[in-house]
Parts: sequence; structure tokens; C-alpha cells
Amino acid sequence: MADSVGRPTGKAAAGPGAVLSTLEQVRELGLARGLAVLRRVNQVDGFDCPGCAWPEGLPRHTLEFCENGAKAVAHEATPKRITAEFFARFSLAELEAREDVWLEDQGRLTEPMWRAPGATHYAPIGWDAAFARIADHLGRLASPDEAIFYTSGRTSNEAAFLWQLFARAFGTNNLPDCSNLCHESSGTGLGESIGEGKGTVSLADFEACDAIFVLGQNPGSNHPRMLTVLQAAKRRGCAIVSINPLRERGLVAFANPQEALGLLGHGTPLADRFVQVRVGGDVALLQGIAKALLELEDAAPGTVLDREFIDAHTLGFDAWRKALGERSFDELERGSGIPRAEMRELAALYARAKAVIACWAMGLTQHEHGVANVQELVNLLLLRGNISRPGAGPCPVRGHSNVQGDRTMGIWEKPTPEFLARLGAEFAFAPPQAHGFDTVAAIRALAEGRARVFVAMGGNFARATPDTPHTEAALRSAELTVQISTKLNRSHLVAGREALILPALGRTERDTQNGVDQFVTVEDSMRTVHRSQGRLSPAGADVRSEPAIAAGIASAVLSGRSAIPWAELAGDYDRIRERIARVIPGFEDMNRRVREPGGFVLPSGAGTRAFRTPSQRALFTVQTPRDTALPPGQLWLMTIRSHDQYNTTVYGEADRYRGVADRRAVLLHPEDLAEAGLEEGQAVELESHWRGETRKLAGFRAHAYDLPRGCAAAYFPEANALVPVGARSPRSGTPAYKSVPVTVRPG
Ligand SMILES: Nc1nc2c(c(=O)[nH]1)N[C@H]1C(S)=C(S)[C@@H](COP(=O)(O)OP(=O)(O)OC[C@H]3O[C@@H](n4cnc5c(=O)[nH]c(N)nc54)[C@H](O)[C@@H]3O)O[C@H]1N2
Ligand SMILES: Nc1nc2c(c(=O)[nH]1)N[C@H]1C(S)=C(S)[C@@H](COP(=O)(O)OP(=O)(O)OC[C@H]3O[C@@H](n4cnc5c(=O)[nH]c(N)nc54)[C@H](O)[C@@H]3O)O[C@H]1N2
Ligand SMILES: [Mo]
Repeated sequence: MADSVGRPTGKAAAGPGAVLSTLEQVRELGLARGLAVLRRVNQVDGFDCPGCAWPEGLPRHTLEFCENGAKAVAHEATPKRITAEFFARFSLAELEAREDVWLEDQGRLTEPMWRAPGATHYAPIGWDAAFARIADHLGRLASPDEAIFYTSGRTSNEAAFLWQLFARAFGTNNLPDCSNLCHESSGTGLGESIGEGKGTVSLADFEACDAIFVLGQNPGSNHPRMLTVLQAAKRRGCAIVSINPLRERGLVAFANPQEALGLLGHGTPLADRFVQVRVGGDVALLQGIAKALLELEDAAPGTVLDREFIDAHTLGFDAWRKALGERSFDELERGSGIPRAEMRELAALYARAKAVIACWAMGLTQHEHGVANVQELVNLLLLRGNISRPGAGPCPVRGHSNVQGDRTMGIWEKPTPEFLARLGAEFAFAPPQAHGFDTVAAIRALAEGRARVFVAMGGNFARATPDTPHTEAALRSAELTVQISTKLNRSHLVAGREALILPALGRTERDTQNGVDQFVTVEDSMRTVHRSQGRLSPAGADVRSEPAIAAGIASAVLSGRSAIPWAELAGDYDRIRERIARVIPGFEDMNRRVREPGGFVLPSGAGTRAFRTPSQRALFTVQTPRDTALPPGQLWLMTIRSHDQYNTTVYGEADRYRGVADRRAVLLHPEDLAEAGLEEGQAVELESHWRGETRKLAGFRAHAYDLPRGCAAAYFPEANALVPVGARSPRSGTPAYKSVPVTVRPG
């Protein structure tokens, strides 16, 4: 644990605090129901933890989940219910005045609800009538491209496949998703560099590597089960390097809750090296390491670079080397905040390791130069052939538990022509070819009246997206908004003139169609597709499964226009999987293979050095480090998760691992605090700067923290109003949530 200035307070990540907190989470469920549900998390015959996309190994532990997974499960399995009376009691305006935590705490949504045009309250509506409202609105659009179908990453493969099929049968590729806000920079960068947008490593590689670089990721809070894997690697003698502006707790002191000593709270440091890079300084740092690596190679030719691999399997090395030669250590030090001596040490460590894995998350992707971050990291891996061999490779650690699978199923605004051809052939229709809106483009289209109907399969669009007031106005301007959800959130209240709430089953619940229990499938961060089956009784008799809702909407909207047997597909998920098997390469014989314990692994071309780039080689690409200089008084703000939230769902105020008590906090270096004329804990206003525009947010408190000079941190989603909707990677479209220039002043 750290206090507010980052000094360790002695408590380790995970450990007894986490165990107590886990028990606390399920207490509300009642002990029997709580333990019954936890026992099934991530088991072969159980349900996939909705917490994150980190894979499970075989054999499974009896308790294969973490504190934060337990929280996610407990919040879904809560016995509290929202009924029609609740919506009769509170108007939209009254609900809007409530805090997000309160909204979340009201329990599960159980009945379809309708806001009649301009009405002050939601009122009950039957499922068929709700579907008819959607059909009516979509039928009146001038073009199918005026509709937007958003997806969040908890949606199962089966639901996602039907969802994208419906959107395309309706006539649009407007399928933005939370991936646009998340790992899109990884997908774009890896796609170009190695020919596919996914990582290449598996859990077994973590048992064979000599070094693991963890960049821009806070696994202690966001992927806690990864710490156990890091611990095992470390015990074997594997070096672990954390590259992060923050000394994240889980990597500094980890107590494994599955071990007795861990329960006593003796944390062991996991990261051997902590590199406190400046926010936005990763390209400069990685180039510094690469430059130092080339020095080592020059000093002992033929011993450092893997020339055989470079010559046989890559393109662009010479051009990359030449561009790097033109950069000076001075400039790379300025950009990264890391002295060249440290870059040289890291290069030496990297050169000593026979096999290296690089893991990363939002600290690399959510920048204007997010794709450059990912591609420079790939360059570094390619130099020593650290790909497609045991213990080596890129490992983007995904967030939402099925975000990777949703994309595999075709939830993408930029589908490939091959995918569309196979989909069209299977279902005998002509899918639209034009690319659709990603998430930011969807906000713009709504704001400009080019899109008029917004339908969300899960998620919390109003809170997850940048530029909160602008995005909220865009949503409100829609003629119809539809939210298919498990829990109440801000997006139900920031509604279009007419709006619907359609209650969906979650992962933990029994899903029965035509009297037969169904299971769904998901794909984890390492390409394993496996089944997920909940056993709890559904939150209410009128709650439907996501595939059933997708099929219901499709039948109503396309009635008479589509030969696709929607009801038959949603009535037996094996029928959906048969179609997936025929449309998506790698899913052949899906129904049989997914019934095997642990499921099956999707093939990776890059994993076998058969790179699916046009040249069939991996590419060295030339990147420009970001100029991290800012006008005096401005700081680079990153918006990050606390230990006690799941994306837009905030569980509690305090960030236990960082020792920060309140969420409306901005953390800065003690000298930056002093320079801004601020005292510890003082009330402040934040102002962001982008292309001459400013955005303000009041009601924050400033705290001194162990951060590099010139950098600051605040929590997502509270700080989203500061992120301009236009500030994003021009290549991946990912918002620059982690690099917003701000001024902090007394407020
Ligand atoms: N409990 C819990 N689990 C979750 C989630 C959750 O909210 N709660 N969310 C899920 C989702 S959808 C996702 S995508 C993942 C997110 O998992 P993470 O990516 O770990 O989450 P963030 O809090 O966004 O943290 C990003 C990290 O990047 C660092 N960082 C910021 N800027 C930079 C930079 O410029 N360079 C470097 N090197 N580091 C930087 C921050 O200090 C922080 O440690 O977690 C998933 N799992
Ligand atoms: N400033 C800033 N903004 C960010 C980020 C950041 O780091 N900084 N991170 C971004 C990232 S990485 C992501 S992934 C996005 C997340 O964006 P989203 O995925 O849109 O948001 P979530 O908060 O995960 O969505 C939570 C809601 O999903 C619904 N839900 C939960 N489970 C289910 C289910 O099984 N089915 C259905 N139908 N609904 C369900 C519930 O109603 C719940 O309120 O936010 C992004 N926004
Ligand atoms: Mo994410």
C-alpha cells in the first residue's frame, strides 16, 4: 500500500485485504448463494469471469478468481431488483441527479421499459411492443447508416455473431465497440507489423521466458490473476520490468492469496526493475533501449541481434536503423525522462534474456501516438526474434472478458472483404461494403444529426466515451436510444427523445431456450475459445438473453425482408455455432471442440512465423517519438482506473492500493504541486487544452504523489469531460485518454 505521496504503507497487493474484501463483496448475496456462485467462476463447467480477459490455465484452481472478479460477479448476482415501480417513482431528471454509485446499487433491471417521446418517466412496455418501436424507427430512416449498433465487451460470441449479422442484414457496418476505446491501437499496430491484430503468446510461454516487460499496465488492480503467473515466472528466475509513470502496487509488493504466506500479507516484489517513464514517453524510451542495443551489437557483432530472423522473416530493418541513427540520446532522454545509463541497463537486460514477452495495456494504447507505442515495441521484439518461439512474443492484455471474441465474431466497423463475402454466402445476402462509424465517429454523427438511432448491446456509452457534455448532448439528440443492459447506468438517463431499456441476462445466470439449458462461448486474451455457463436463476422472469434480444430485434426489423431463421438460431445456440464454424476461419467443428475441457485455441499465423502481411514478413516500422514538451504550467494528465471500480461501475470511493481516499483527486509530483501554488489536499479546478479549445472541471482535490515531473493522474470516468472527442490516435481512432494537457489551479 502507498500513502497519498506514494510511500509504501506496508500492505501488499492481493493478500489478506483482498481476501476480506472478496468475502465482503459476496456477503450481500447470502453466504450459500455467494459461495455457490464463486465456486463456478472460471471452472471448466462454470461461467467465464466477467472481470477481465486474462486466461485460465489447466488444471484449474478450486477458486479461479480474484478480489475484483468477485466484485464483478457479486454486482451482477446481487439480489436487489429494479422494477416498474422504481421508474414510476423516479423521473429521469431525478435519476440523473443521483450519483453513478447509487444507480448501480439499485440492482438488476428486470422489465423492458419505454420512455415515450419526451416523457418525464420510463414506463413498462412488452417485449414485442419494444421491438416494434425499434422497427418503426429503423424503418423510417433515410439510410441504414443513420443507425448505430454499439457493443461492449462482455457480450458472448453467440450474441455478438447474431448482433453483427443483424446490423449487416439491416444494411450498415456501423458497429462501434468498446475496443475502439481500448486496444484498437494494439489491433491496428500489430495488424500492420505482424499481420494480425492479436497477441501471439500463450500461458505456456510465461513458463519459458527469461524476461517479461510490463508496459502501461496495472495488473494488481485490473488483471490480478496475471500476478500469480508473474510470481511463478519470477521464482524461476525470470526478470520482470515495469515501465510506468506510477509504481503500481501489485508489481511492487504481491502477496499471493492462494498461498499461506500470502495470506499473512508478506508481499514479495515482483518487478525487478521499475522504469518511471514520463506519460507519453514510451516511444522515446523504447528507441533509447533499441539504440543502446545496437551499440552492444556493434561492440560484439553477431551476438546481440538475431540476424537470421531479421533477414528471413522481416522487412524494413535498414530503414528503421537509419531513422534511429538520426535520433540523439539527448532527445530520447528528454522525451522519456529516462537517463541513457538506464536505457543501456535495460538494453543489457533485454540482450541477456533468451526469450522475452512484452505485455501492455491502456498506458500504451490510449494516446494520439498509441499505434506508434505498439509498433516501436514490436520493433524491439523483432530485433532479437522475440516472436513465434517458446517464451517470446507480444501480449496485449485485453480488458473486457470477451472483447477479443466480439471482434473475431465481426463486431467491427471496418470488416474485411473476405469476412463479408463469407457472411454473405452463408446467409444469402449482400452485406454492405462501406466502412461504418467507430465510437468517436458515432458520437460525431449523432451530434451532427447524421445518425438518429443508437442501440447499445451492453456498456455505458455516455460515461465511457470522451468529452462528457458533448457526448451527452449527442445522445440526447437521437430520435431513439436503446440500451440492452443488466444494471442501471448513466446511459439510460442520457436518453434520446424516445428510449428503451431492455433487461439482459448476465454470465452468472441460467439461460434456457425452448426448455433446454444453453451455454455460450468466449475468447480470452490468448486466443482460447471456451464455454461459459451460468447456473443462478435469472434476475427476473421477463429478462431475456442477449442472443434472444438480438434475434427479437432482427425479426421485428427485418420482418419479411430476411430469410435468416432468427428464432431458430436463438432457440438453440448450437445452431448459431454451426454458422460461426462455417463463416469464421479457425472455428471449424466448433460445437464439438468447444465441448472439450478448456475449449480450443485459435491459430495464429504470426505465432508460426507465417506472418499474414502482404509480404508475409514482419515489418520494422519507423516511428516518431512524441514531443512531450508542454507550455509552462501544463501537465500531461492520464485518466486511469482505481482499484475499486470496473470501468464506469464504481464500487467504492477509495483506491486502496494507491492509498488515495477520494475519486475526484488529481495526483501530481510534489514540486509541480508547489509550483502551481497548491497545498496538499487543496480544492482545485482542472482545465484541459486542445487546439485552442479549453474544457474545465471543478470540484477536485490535488495530492502530491510519486509521479514524474510534468505528469498528472485522475480517475476515469470522472475526468472524461476533460478529454476532447477529437483528441485521438489518427490511425486507430482510440481517444487520447492517457495524454490530456491540463492546468491545475486553485478552485
Ligand atoms: N478491476 C478491474 N479490472 C479491469 C477493469 C476495471 O476497470 N477494473 N477494466 C478492464 C478493461 S476494459 C481494461 S482495458 C483493462 C485496463 O487495464 P490497465 O490498462 O491496467 O488500466 P488503466 O487504469 O487504464 O491503467 C493503465 C496503466 O498505464 C499507466 N500509464 C498511463 N500512461 C502511460 C504512459 O504514457 N506510458 C506508460 N508506460 N504507462 C502509462 C498507468 O499508470 C496505469 O498503470 O482492465 C480490465 N480489468
Ligand atoms: N477516461 C477514460 N475513459 C475510458 C477508459 C480510460 O482508461 N480512461 N477506458 C476505456 C475502456 S478500456 C473501455 S473497455 C471502455 C468501457 O466502456 P463500456 O464497455 O461501454 O463500459 P462498462 O463500464 O464496461 O459498461 C458497464 C455496463 O454494462 C452493462 N453490462 C454489464 N454486464 C453486461 C452483460 O453481460 N450484458 C449486457 N447487455 N450488459 C451488461 C451494465 O449495464 C453496466 O452498467 O471505457 C473506456 N473509457
Ligand atoms: Mo477496455
